[in-house]
Amino acid sequence: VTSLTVSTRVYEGQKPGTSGLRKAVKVFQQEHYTENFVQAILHALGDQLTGCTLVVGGDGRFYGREAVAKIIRIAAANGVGKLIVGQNGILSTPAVSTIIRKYKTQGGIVLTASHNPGGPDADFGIKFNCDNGGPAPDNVTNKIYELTKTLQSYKIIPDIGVDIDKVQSTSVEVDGRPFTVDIIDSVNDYVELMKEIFDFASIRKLLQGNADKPAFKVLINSMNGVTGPYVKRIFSTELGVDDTCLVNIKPLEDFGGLHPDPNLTYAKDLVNAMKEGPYDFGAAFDGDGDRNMILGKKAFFVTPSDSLAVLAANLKLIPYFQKTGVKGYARSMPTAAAVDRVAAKDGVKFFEVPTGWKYFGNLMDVGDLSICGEESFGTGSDHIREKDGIWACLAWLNVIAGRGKSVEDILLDHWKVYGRNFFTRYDYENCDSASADKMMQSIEALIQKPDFIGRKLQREGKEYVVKQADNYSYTDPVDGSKATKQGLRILFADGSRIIFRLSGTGSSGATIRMYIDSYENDPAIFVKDAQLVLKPLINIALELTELRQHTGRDAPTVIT
Ligand code: VG1
Ligand code: CO
Repeated sequence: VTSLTVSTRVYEGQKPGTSGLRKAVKVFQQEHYTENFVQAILHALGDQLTGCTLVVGGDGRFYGREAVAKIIRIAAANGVGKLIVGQNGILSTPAVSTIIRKYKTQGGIVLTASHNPGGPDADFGIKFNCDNGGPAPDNVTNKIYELTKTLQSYKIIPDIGVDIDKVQSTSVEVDGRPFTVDIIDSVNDYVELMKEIFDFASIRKLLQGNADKPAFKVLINSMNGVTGPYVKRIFSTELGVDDTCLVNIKPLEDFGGLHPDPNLTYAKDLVNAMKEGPYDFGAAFDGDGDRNMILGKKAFFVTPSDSLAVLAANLKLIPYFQKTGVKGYARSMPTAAAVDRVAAKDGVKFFEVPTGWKYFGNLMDVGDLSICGEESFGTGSDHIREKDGIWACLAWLNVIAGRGKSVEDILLDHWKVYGRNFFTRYDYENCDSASADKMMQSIEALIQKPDFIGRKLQREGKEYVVKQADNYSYTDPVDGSKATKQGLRILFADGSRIIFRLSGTGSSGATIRMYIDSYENDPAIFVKDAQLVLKPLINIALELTELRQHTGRDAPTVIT
């Protein structure tokens, strides 16, 4: 067969955000819209394109199957040698990263809008991952975006159709060159990797119990997202967990109407079941499987920042890290500084990077980073180059099996040693973009005044002294690339922080995120509610920035 060149028109705004191009499904359904972006991704591969192998798969959301079919046709026409596609078009984001690395492909295309709702009236997304398995860095996404601005045509072979529901390999000759599509089992490679990393035998023992020790009861919720088949294989087949403890494990195109984001607001089901039920441990994952929420008995909440710190402090219990050693820890800038303390105490390298997993990749590639995380329910390690929800859950279970303690006791022990970083994030979703921009500008102007440093801010008997304030910028220590304007920071003398940023993953309007991080080392305070402890600082932040006046909002839409 031979390829066809279709002339197209430029679509504005095909600029990848924090994590790929995310828009309403209706936007992707416009004539040539998806084709344009896929063509730009392939163009951006440059010399690597001809004969290359790419991985393709997504979270199973609406429009995913159409997108896979289009990618097959466009890839064939552009000289790609092989596509490795997940069966039914399904691959979790961590699985894509696993497969890119295992088969040393030139990259992969991930079809997901992560935790954004799915369905004909909701969101879709396309993300490119590079040959290290990680999200494309800024220089690559900028190149893709530049290409979309002048694209005149794309190449396609309209009549190539592959049955993606069947595990099989299909080859055709295109313009005299072989083109192969391998439809692979979506979970095999990922499950194999997890079994290499963790001590499955001891986790199994923990979950099964014996004559002297009752079974440790888990409740896992896939929120109708992509992790269902992975959870089923790992927890049911490999670890012997009863199917009644695995909830929402069938991937649905609209996630059953859920907002598949594992936090206390959107994973209410899990929280309630944990509160009322006999479970010792609960976990939920987002649509594409890279986020996780961990709960202990009675829904004891582990903030993601603490989750990272606790795993870091207990890393040696996990076989993978016994082998590879502990190279370094990192967190994104807005993430609470709990892991910093573990790094300081253990004398381990530590890095702070901007929001978005792509910034961890280089550090891992040069062997400086073992585990890292974000406050947004992302935790992961250098086993792949994406955050990894199921990995985080297994890491916790491996640590619990090793420590023989409950989730809550592990946290209490941790705080006793390191103190506690109280953290909260307020999201104001769907704000008017112009007002949000104006607010950010006015906060920036305020904090850049010379007399802002040293200012004492008081509220409810607490006083905070401003030590530093800026718009965060980051220089990658590996390749020297610079990311600027990554969030407004107010840093206080006692280590507490107020941070403001605008989301880069929304599909309409602006989402303002306010992050509050405050350190306490008085054990009497450790068990208190974060909202209560942080109230003075929250109020300082709201008043200082006149957020209510700027947004017309009295309260955030989500608190995590
Ligand atoms: C959000 C989170 C960020 C995360 C990103 C992608 O970005 O804050 O920490 O890396 O989502 O996560 P933003 O720009 O909206 O704040 V996922 O699970 O969508 O791949
Ligand atoms: Co995600």
